[in-house]
Amino acid sequence: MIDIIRSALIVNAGRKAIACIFLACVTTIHAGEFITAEQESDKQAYRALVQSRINPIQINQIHQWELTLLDADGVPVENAEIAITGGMPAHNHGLPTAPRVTEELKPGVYLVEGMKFQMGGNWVVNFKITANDLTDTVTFNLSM
Ligand SMILES: [Cu+2]
Repeated sequence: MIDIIRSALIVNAGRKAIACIFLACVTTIHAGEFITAEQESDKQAYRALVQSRINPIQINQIHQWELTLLDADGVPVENAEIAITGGMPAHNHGLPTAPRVTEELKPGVYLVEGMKFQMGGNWVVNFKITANDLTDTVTFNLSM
């Protein structure tokens, strides 16, 4: 699926590839090159930017991400409730850890602790975001 998405329309080749099909945009992160990735939420309520605190991401290493949340007007989203899920769809398993947001570092910037990927392949990471009674989900695709 990742390859199909990537071959559709690559807007920004290089460190990240943003592909758009049927108006749904998917960002594929290549772990060895992962610095930051940006993605719009399903209902376009939020724009999320993730940054790994280690680069490149290593298999089996617990590490942290920073998640920056903006609303549709580009204003930082403060005091959001954020639930993190993910896994490998092709292998029918979830994340090996239960990553969670532990701190809002500054307005709209959240610290995610407990990220870990225990094998190479295609992963998804979902952030379910609730702020101001508005819930929306952002999905990142990782290839490692
Ligand atoms: Cu797997």
